[in-house]
Amino acid sequence: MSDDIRFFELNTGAKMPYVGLGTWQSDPGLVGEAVAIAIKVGYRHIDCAQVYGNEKEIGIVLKKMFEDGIVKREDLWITSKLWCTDHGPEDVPEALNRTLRDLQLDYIDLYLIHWPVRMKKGSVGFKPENLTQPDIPSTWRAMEALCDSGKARAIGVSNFSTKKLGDLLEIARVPPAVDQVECHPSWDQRKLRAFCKSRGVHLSGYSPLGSPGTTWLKSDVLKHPVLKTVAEKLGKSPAQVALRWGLQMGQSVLPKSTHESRIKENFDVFGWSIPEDLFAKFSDIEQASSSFPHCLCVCNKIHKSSMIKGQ
Ligand code: NAP
Ligand code: SBI
Repeated sequence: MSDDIRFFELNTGAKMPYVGLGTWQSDPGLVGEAVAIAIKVGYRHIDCAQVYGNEKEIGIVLKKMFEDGIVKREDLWITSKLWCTDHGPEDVPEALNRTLRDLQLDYIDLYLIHWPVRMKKGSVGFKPENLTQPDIPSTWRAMEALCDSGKARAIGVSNFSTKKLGDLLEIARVPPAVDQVECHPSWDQRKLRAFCKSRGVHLSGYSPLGSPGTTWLKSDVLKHPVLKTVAEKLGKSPAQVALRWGLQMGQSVLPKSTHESRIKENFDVFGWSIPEDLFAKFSDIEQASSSFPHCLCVCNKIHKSSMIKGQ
């Protein structure tokens, strides 16, 4: 990877910036400022979702940044996601319209099916009784229609295993451009990564720092001895090393922070690299299949176990 290239070319021909600001658990009241700081620092990619409950606040800030001439719409990459309660083909365009209204945008750069999991329309929370049978082909046809209309410039998926992505590729008229999945040195997604590469789907890594603020995930990625040692040797922080590892693996990374110093730190991942001998140490890190049971979230649990088994 050249240090000068900061974009991935997707199978649509569009160029997606490597580093995107995550916005899950960025509280209303803080998320707007975080987005404004990030854009001023140089981020050109914001990762949003309707279920995060903060798209309205992000929309207000984006509008102001465009009006003030700080950034142009065409220079920003905005991703959002279809929530599990909106998988019904008739609900898909409505869900995107709500997101576009809240974000105050005419189009979204990338719209993802958030999970290969369907929940009853109007239900709230990850409760087992909310789950219902997904029908990904019919949801995908509605996603393709959004692409045809130009409201979504690219479409993709999130949390799709190799099997589920393969099944989708079999029936897709518009192939997914991206699979956004959890990816960090303790869950490097090697099987899915190889599959994505072979089929021209870009792997985008969420929770690239291991989501240290999410107590129920109980992840210690940033404290791993390999990250600590490499960080010390390179004079970087463990977070920067985790992010740079992701870039060198060929994925985009979506770190979340609402603190200015960390937003800056997380973008300072260009112009240096992890040398080959140190990079090789990452392949020895124990992978999530053995460390997973910490997770308490019902859907995440169902999903993660199927991701690990590759279903
Ligand atoms: P993450 O980015 O791995 O970690 C965020 C946590 O790390 C926050 O608690 C943040 O705290 C802290 N942090 C940020 N920078 C740091 C640094 N330099 N040093 C130490 N700690 C730092 O986790 P994430 O939010 O789970 O994932 C990132 C984004 O991916 C999300 O925000 C969301 O946009 C996306 N995502 C998508 C899915 C999906 O299903 N598609 C699932 C999960 C996440 P402060 O904010 O206090 O700085
Ligand atoms: C939420 F809005 C609530 C819970 C939750 O847990 C799983 C991870 C997730 C998600 O589905 N996408 C995220 O970014 N975080 C999430 C979101």
